[in-house]
Amino acid sequence: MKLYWAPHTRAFRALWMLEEAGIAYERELVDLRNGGQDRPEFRAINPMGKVPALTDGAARLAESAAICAYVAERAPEAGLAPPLGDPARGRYLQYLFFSSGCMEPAFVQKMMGMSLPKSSAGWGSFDLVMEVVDAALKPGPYLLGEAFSAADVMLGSDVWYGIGLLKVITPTPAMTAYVERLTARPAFQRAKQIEAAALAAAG
Ligand SMILES: N[C@@H](CCC(=O)N[C@@H](CS)C(=O)NCC(=O)O)C(=O)O
Repeated sequence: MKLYWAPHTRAFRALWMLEEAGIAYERELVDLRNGGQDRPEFRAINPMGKVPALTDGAARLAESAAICAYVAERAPEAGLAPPLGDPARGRYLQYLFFSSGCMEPAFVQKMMGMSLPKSSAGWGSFDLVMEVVDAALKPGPYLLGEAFSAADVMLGSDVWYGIGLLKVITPTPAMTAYVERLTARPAFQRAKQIEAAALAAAG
């Protein structure tokens, strides 16, 4: 399995997920500053020319939520997704898709100051998304209760970025506690170290 990635991008989610899975994988940096994403070899893997992307034998895929779901399936022993037939799978899939489908568009709307009708924006509104996320996190410790899953990698990354890097979220106590739990996870820390080493090597 090979991860195509770049530091300080959405590829962090895939990196973190692979570390959570404890699965053997290689990494290849895509040099976004020098057009690495436009190389034909990379476009053949992700026609969008964006990281992350993953290859696994004949399989090739992009989109961080898809990669997280794929990795969870490839490492069932890590327990990062409820098995087929488990009712928890409903909530798992909902929040796995919620990141790209609702959180990210809501961030863009908020940051751009765009006004859109709540009924036609698929995510409703920024405030609605924040209310739903806060309510989903309140029971804790993770989205599925005691079981950490790929949905936490996806949604958790957004909450973490949204509070810290983007400063678009005013955190509720549940969000703050959730981010503290996530960032303390050994796999998250390993992914941060891999990222820091790549940045240091790049100068
Ligand atoms: N929907 C994609 C978004 C991926 C994405 O936007 N990646 C950015 C970095 S955060 C990228 O590769 N940008 C390079 C470019 O567009 O040239 C996902 O969730 O994986």
